[in-house]
Amino acid sequence: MTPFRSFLILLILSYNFCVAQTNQSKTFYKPLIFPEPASLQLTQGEFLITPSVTIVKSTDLNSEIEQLVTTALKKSGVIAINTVKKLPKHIDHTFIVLGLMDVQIVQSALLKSNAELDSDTSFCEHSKKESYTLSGVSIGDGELITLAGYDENGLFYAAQTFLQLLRQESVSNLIIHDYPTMAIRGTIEGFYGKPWSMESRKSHLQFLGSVKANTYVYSPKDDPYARDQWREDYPEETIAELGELVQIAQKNHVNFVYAISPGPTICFSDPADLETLKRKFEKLYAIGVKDFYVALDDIEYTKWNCDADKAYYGESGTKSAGIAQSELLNKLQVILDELDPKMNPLIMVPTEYYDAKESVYKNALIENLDPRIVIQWTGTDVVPPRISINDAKQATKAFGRKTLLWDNYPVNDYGQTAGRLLLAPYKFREAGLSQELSGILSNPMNQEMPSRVAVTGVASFGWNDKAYDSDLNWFIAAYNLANGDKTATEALLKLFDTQHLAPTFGSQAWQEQAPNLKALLDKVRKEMAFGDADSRKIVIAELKKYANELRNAPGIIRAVVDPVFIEETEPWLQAMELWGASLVITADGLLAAINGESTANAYFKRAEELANSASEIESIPGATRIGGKIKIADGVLDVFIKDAAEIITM
Ligand code: LOG
Repeated sequence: MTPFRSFLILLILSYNFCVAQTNQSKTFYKPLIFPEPASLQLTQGEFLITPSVTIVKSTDLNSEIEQLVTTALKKSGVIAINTVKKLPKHIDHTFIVLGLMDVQIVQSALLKSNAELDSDTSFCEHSKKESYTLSGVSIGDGELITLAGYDENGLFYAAQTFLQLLRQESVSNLIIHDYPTMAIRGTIEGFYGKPWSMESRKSHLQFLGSVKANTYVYSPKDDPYARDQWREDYPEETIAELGELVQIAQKNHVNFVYAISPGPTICFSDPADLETLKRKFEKLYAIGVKDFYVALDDIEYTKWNCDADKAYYGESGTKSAGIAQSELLNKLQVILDELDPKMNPLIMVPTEYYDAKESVYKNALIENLDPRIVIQWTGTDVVPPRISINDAKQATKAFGRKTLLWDNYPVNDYGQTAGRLLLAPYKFREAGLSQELSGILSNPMNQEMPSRVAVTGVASFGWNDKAYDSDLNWFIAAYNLANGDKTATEALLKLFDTQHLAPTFGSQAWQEQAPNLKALLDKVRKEMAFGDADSRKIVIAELKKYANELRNAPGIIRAVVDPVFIEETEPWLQAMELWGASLVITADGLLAAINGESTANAYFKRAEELANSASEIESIPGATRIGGKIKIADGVLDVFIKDAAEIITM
């Protein structure tokens, strides 16, 4: 090559290089935040976290929120964190302003970020409680991030959103204005069977805070001191443990609600029983409980528990039960008002909680009931397939106030749930319910960690029902359980799919079984019938890939997910492994059969053996109220494996 030609090539190359350089502007992405924020607006530039960060805060800032932020910053790779009280003139790295909205430094940071509230009218119309603004703007050579809470709860939620932003890459600058549409969001540990351990409750409270839920009701049916022997005092060590829970709830901005169920034995007209309830509440108030609840579900209400009630209220029956219950609740409300006028009003679940029809009992109950007392109901059934705005409107009418939904999902304490985990996404609750409900509490499973799949959805729906996306929330629940590990997220979603069936109290399920697996198995059946030699082999290869993933998912889950989750789901993981192996061999059998090989039958026989041992696996004795044989994608996977031998004849 002549020197001139090589010079020319160099020139052309460097020209192209320059063009490539100038065209290559950096790209930033819209983050996914759960619950979906009320308003998220992208702005110019990157939401940048520099290796060294300065926190700007006023002296009265809640130190736990600051700690939450600093721990997360360090975890995400920040090396140095300084703290100052004022924003400097020149911003040359990332500054994070943390505080309540009425603090001067926070207001001026919002002003600099163009993130003041006046611009967002929908926000202003809404109750400001628990709301927050979070913004990130490029200023000078640095970045100004503001976490502004209307109140401490709001600031905590700003921090939770910030934590989610930290784990995403190349996030765009943005302005988030956010608030919940329902005032009460969370769970009621209200199932029968083995109550959660104190350790599970602690981690649950932290989880609730992370999904912006604010309520946990302690109401395990099998705590004798709360129901069957409610008159007895708790042992001191239990009181101490409950006290610890209350502290953790506070740290996570969750109201710890204590529920008592005196219904099975109470004598409504006996002042001694009222005194006992008072003493019980006072004891819990002393350890920091500020929210109380009376559960009157699943009791005999057409017979009095004592003769004195007959003398006082007359003949037993649903009407006198309604009157006696409302009088008791009103008296307890007075007791609580005297104890601490700043507490939230009582919450109760009535004896007729399972529909929204007006009735003699409901009318008697609400006629004199203090209108502040919050009433729960479970929908148009104990386990309702759907809940519409109209259903909630009927409930408002029947109960004389906006109700607090007790959603019996993913609870697995009734016959139809034997051998199941309920791991479908939270679904079929109508967007817009927030207009008609004061909130939603989910009744979870005997297993705490797997319950988070549905509860993540309940919390998101409660926060922003209109923007709620059940599939994305299903994914994020898996992603969170997998600590952000993508392979484990996929493995978990495969497990969830095999536990997708959601039973009702009747024979009809309200969520179908294994929809993802079913779609693939249907595709195999269709291709076998209508395909050609090539397309059949292709679909069998696809089947084998999926089957291997099913078989390998438990191993991946065991390696990555929290040991408590593994302990709670172990029988399902074992059964899934065997069912997966059976499907792998079924795919091998189908391929052999397509090729006309006589080995096909041996494969099918082996697949059957594996399926048989898979279906023998039992749930952990005592871990669920209703034990039994583990079910994996039942009605879908077992049927396919059984039918496979007959798809092809030779
Ligand atoms: C109980 C609840 C139980 C659930 C599902 C309510 C208000 N009470 O039928 O403790 O976990 O159903 O079995 C109930 O739902 N009664």
